[in-house]
Amino acid sequence: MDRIYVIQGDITKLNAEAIVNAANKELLPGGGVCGAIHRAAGPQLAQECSRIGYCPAGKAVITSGAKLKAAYVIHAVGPVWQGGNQSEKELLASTYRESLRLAVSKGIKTIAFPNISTGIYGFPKELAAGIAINEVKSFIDKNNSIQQVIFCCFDSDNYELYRKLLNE
Ligand code: AR6
Repeated sequence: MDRIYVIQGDITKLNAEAIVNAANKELLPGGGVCGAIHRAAGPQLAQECSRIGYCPAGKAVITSGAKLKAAYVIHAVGPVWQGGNQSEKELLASTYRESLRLAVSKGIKTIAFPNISTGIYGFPKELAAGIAINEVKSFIDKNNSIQQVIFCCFDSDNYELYRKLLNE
């Protein structure tokens, strides 16, 4: 059975055990997918985030899902694109790996990712998609506990890119 899926839609509506948030280092509600997740989860999510307080780029932290269907939110901080020479690629890869590591440590079997860093943070979409798919594939190849990874694309550019790359 295929363990990686791509869908187009709103990540806040998904039934996965964990959804990943494209967070900022301060773990504040913000805009984009982060704003949408906080709105759907309710104020408890921001309270849990403020207790944690900070997360550097390339890392991730975990909270409950508050009012979401998902039991957990993994807040992953992607890099801001600055032209490509500030370790952005390595940091984005690390963001995906660290999220999956956290998921494994909590016994999470199904996890959904948005297209981290490809909105407000400006990471080129095609490059980001290749990195995301590569990291997820190599992680789950070595780790059987994760049963399903969903790439939840919001915009059609990303959806088409993921469909193309996953079918290759
Ligand atoms: N479901 C799934 N994906 C979504 C949704 C949604 N409801 N809404 C937007 N996207 P962005 P970043 C997609 O800007 O680039 C925030 O303010 C969107 O189409 O949300 O990592 C944070 O607090 C894009 O492909 O995140 C940070 O400050 C993807 O989500 C900063 O933005 C990521 O876009 C993070 O920037």
